[in-house]
Formats: sequence, C-alpha cells, structure tokens
Amino acid sequence: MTQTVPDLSGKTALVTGASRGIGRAIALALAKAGAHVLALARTVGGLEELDDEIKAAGGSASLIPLDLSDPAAIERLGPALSTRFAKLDIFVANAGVLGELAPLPDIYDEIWTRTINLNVTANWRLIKTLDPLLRASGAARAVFLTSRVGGEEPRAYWGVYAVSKAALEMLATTYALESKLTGIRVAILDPGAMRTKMREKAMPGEDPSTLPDPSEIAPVLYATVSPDYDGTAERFVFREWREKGLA
Ligand code: NJP
Repeated sequence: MTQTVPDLSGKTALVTGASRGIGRAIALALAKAGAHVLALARTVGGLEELDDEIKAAGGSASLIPLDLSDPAAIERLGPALSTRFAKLDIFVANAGVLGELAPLPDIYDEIWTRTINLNVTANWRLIKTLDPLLRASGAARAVFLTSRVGGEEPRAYWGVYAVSKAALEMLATTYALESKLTGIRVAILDPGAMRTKMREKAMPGEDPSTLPDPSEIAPVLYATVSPDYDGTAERFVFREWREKGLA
C-alpha cells in the first residue's frame, strides 16, 4: 500500500532491539523519514547490517551495542547521549524476550526473573536515564511495544511474557500520566503476530509466510510519533489498522 512518510528530519530517535525483527523495521522506517536513529541491541553484526541499509536509503544512524540486562550500562546511557545530543525526540521501547511458554508452576525461576527484568525493569531504567533528554525535546514521543496477551486477550501458558507486557503497559500509562506537562506523549503499540525470531520461538510449527513482514508496521508507527498524536498511552493495534486497510 502507498503510505505517507512523515518528515522527521532534525529529530533523533532511539530504538531498542534494533538488530532484527520489528525493532530493525522500526529503525529503518524512522531513518527513511529523516530521523537520526540510535540503534540499540547486543548483536553488533545485526546493527551494522541495519546501518548499511539505513545509509543505502539515504539516512543516518549511530549504533549502541548495549545489553539491557546490565543496569549500570543503562544508567550510563542517558548521560553519555547528552554529551552528543541536546535532545531525544523519539524513544521506541521495542526490545523484549518471550521467556518460555509453559504453565505457571513449571516456569524456571531464572527465566521468570530474566523476562521481567528485560521486558519491564529495563524499560523503567530506560525511562529514568532518558527522561531528561526526552523532556528537552519539548514534544517527544515514547512508544512501548506490547502484545495482545498482555491484557486484551489473556492466554494460558503465555505466563511470564503476558505478565511482563501487562506490567509494561502500566509502566507506559503511568509515564504518560506523569508526562502531561512535559510535551512527552506515550503510545502503546501492539504489532500482533509478525514474521520474526520471537514469533518462530513461540509458534515453531507455523508457516512464517502467512505472517506480515515487520516492515508493514510503518504506517502505525508513524501515527504514534506524529506531532498530531495527543493521547495518553493510547493503544495502536496493527491488526485493526490492517482490517481498515490502513496498514
Ligand atoms: O523480537 P525478536 P520481535 N539487550 O526476538 C533485542 C513484541 N511483539 O521483533 O540483543 C538488548 O526478533 C534483540 O537484540 P540482540 C515483542 O514482545 C512481537 O518479534 O541483538 N537488546 C532483538 O533486536 C517485542 O517487544 C510479536 O539479541 C536485547 C530484539 O530485542 C517486540 O514486539 C507479537 C536484549 C528482539 O527481536 C519485538 O519483537 C507481539 C538485551 N538483553 C508483540 N534481549 C511478534 N513478533 O509476533 C533482546 O504481540 N534484545
């Protein structure tokens, strides 16, 4: 479908989990719209491939190899960015892990803790470290990637992942309420099933060719970062956009 690409030139956008999947597609879409992208993940190879693709599309990026399970690294991130950037206009909290699909009594302690740490606590730490830069933008947008199982459609065996996304949505909503006067607007983005590594892990028997490519999320993403968006942690659901022929 034809889509309107907004003008994000002069804006800086940080995307977590940009080395593959939905985060990579989001980073590319923002760069194509003119934003300078700060692409964060652990896998340097994936970030470098993204960088090549962004450059080929005429955009620009800075790569941030960082493990979000390292609280001290997140704490250093905001101050480190402040030495190079006066503001941060867009923050996309996309990085996440599935944990494991299992009945609650069978989930390993370590997996529970790692999943909550990455999907919830790391995003709280990112808010802490990035808030001064987001405020400095005057009209920043913070977008949190959720899942249908995080509230809209509870499902057995999605245990810790579902719990983590429900908590993430409340984190996003709380930040939205606290940011009313700062110009920061918060959105929650539900991509639905997309052709990525995480989905393959969740549904190994599924034919990936039946799923949307992550690049298809661009129109919904652009709406979340639009200057016209004035909601309070409003949910943007890819599936609904698709049904209406908008994505
Ligand atoms: O996930 P995947 P998706 N530190 O596994 C990064 C939600 N969602 O694109 O570090 C830093 O392909 C990892 O990078 P690397 C989902 O919950 C999806 O499918 O290099 N980064 C990679 O770039 C999630 O919030 C579906 O390994 C870390 C990225 O995270 C978002 O969409 C459906 C990290 C994960 O890529 C993206 O998911 C739905 C760490 N410690 C919601 N650990 C779907 N795909 O169907 C991981 O409803 N990352």
